[in-house]
Order: sequence, then C-alpha cells, then structure tokens
Amino acid sequence: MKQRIFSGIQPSGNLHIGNYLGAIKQWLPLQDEYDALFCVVDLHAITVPQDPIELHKKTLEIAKIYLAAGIDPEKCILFAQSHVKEHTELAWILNTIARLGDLDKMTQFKDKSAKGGAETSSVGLYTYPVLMAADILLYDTAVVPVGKDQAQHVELARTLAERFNKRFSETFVVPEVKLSKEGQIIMGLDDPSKKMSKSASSEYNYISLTDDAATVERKIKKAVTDSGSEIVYSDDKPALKNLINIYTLFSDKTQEEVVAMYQGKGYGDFKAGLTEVIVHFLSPFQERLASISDEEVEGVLRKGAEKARIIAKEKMRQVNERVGFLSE
Ligand code: ATP
Ligand code: LTN
Repeated sequence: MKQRIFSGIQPSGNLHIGNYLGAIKQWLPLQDEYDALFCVVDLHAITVPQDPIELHKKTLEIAKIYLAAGIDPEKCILFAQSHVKEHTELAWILNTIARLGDLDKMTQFKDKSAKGGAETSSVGLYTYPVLMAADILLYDTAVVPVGKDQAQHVELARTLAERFNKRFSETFVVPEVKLSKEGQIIMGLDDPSKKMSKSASSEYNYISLTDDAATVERKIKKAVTDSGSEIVYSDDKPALKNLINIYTLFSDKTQEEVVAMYQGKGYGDFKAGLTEVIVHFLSPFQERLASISDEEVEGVLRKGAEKARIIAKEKMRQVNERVGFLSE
C-alpha cells in the first residue's frame, strides 16, 4: 500500500514563484509515488482578516493553480479544507492536547503577530499550528512535504500525535516532514535575507504566478543585487545566489551551467536571461490557468471533499470513541 502525503496552501495573497518552486513543483512527482491529498487551506487563511469576496475568489484561484501546474485529480484528492468539517472537529480535540508551552515556541506566530502586536492577533492565529496538525493527523499522513518554514509545525503534529497515542492508545500515525532542498526556499527580490512572501508589503518582493511578462521584467530589473558585477554563486552574495537559484529551478540547468553561461557578462544580461526563463514558464502556465472555469474547479473540489470525508469520518469516529464521547 502507498504511504499517504498531505500538504496545503492558504488562499491568501498572491501565489508567487516561491510557492510554486518550493511547494507545488515538488508535489507533482509525489502524486505517483504516494496516496496524496492536496488542500486549499481556507480555514487557515482566516486566522488573519480576509475580505469574504476575495477569499472566495482566491480559493478557486489556488485550486486552479494546482490544476494548471499539473496536480491531477485523477491521481490525488484535491479539496478545500472548510468542506470537510472533521478538520475543525479534530482541531478542537487537539487544542485540549496541545499546551501553551508548545505554542509559545512557534516562530511563525511570533513573526506574524509582531506586525500588529500579539494582543490584537486572533486566537486562531495562535492555534494555527494545531489546526495544521489536525489536517495532517486526520488522514494518517506519513509524509508532509513543506518548506523549511513549516517544519516546526510538522514537529508539533508529531508531538500531538505521540501525546494522544500515549494517553488514549495508538490512534495517529506520527508524520515525517519532507523538506524542499536547500536553494528551494526562494528569498524576497527586495530583501534576500527574508523568504519571498505573499503577505510582503511591497510587490517588488515577489513574482506572482499571474504576473505578465512586462511585470516580470520590471520586477527582475528592480531586484536587489550585491556589490560587484560578476555572476558568481556564493554565500557572500545572497541576492545573486537567490536569483541564480530561481534561474536553475525554472531552466533545469545547474548553478555551474548558469554561472558559465554568464561568464564575462554583467547583471543586465543575466537579468534579461532570467526574465526570459521565468516568462517561458509563466506564459503557458497562465494559458492553462485561464482555460479552467469556476464550474470545473468547483466540481473537482466537491468530488475531492467527498473522498476526503470518507477517510476523515472514520478517523473521527475512532478519535471520539477513544476520548470517551457517546456514539451518535
Ligand atoms: P505568507 O508568507 O503570507 O505566510 P507564504 O507565502 O509562506 O505565505 P503559505 O501558504 O504559508 O505561503 O505557504 C505555502 C507553501 O509554500 C508552503 O509549503 C511553504 O513552505 C511554501 N513557501 C512559501 N514561501 C516560500 C518561499 N519563499 N520559497 C519556497 N517555498 C515557499
Ligand atoms: N501552514 C502551511 C499550510 C498548511 C499545511 C497543512 C501544509 C496548512 N495545513 C498541512 C502541510 C500540511 C503553510 O504552508 N503555510
């Protein structure tokens, strides 16, 4: 039997090339090797305020992006988190297993709440990792493919699974994290010390998957570079290193090959070449994206939720019984 994997992306902000290279692109081969579930995590998105109309639109858009990138609903289960109520049901129970001490360690909450202050952050943002643990544990997930920024959350899912199993008997599979390779965390174009982020304040931080060729060109031109003029791949030149990483991931060339191609040339040539490889990927991708209708993607999500629900319901029956709830 194939092992199960689960991963998800929030329908908030503009999906960028970091999300594609660091997450979706790596999921594509996993659809064949694993029993895969991919989720649009709308319940996670509302841990920070969302405009309802935008949220609705973004949820459909993220699902379309999955499809346009090559996620195949014939091979995996693709669904929206809020369609399977068991996610919130299990999250509540796990909230009673998680400790304040566990959540106080979570760096994402610290980072995200730093902007507006912890006092005004939602309680949902604080317990976000518990909901994520519920997503994972509900399906007996063995492997969770995510970027390094999410490793701490998967670690919490392991802790909660172990704690629950110990208290109530063996119930959950303890999941393993599968990290994207070094170089696959894409840094901000305006600040190579921080990851490219959809919630960045400046649009010059990221290249959105829906940016047109002129926008890509403008953003790459404006991307910060390091001092010097040679194209070299080195830790002392984090901005250039990040751009070379993006180049290699879109062109399937090695860093050495990219550096060799631009030997004796300057940043201008390199940036023009980089723009070209990005646009070369984005144009056909955006064509596929535009060809998927709302109705089509709604149908895919509905069918996905039906399949996910079967697994989730059985797990919750087990969990509720172990906890001591009366059967319905
Ligand atoms: P935000 O920055 O607003 O928190 P995000 O861009 O991190 O959002 P998420 O929905 O949190 O987006 O992440 C979706 C997936 O994309 C996760 O697997 C995450 O690890 C991956 N990811 C996000 N940003 C990057 C990045 N810059 N490089 C590589 N992978 C990324
Ligand atoms: N928090 C994740 C998205 C996410 C997720 C999950 C990833 C929510 N639930 C379960 C893997 C497994 C993020 O990437 N920001």
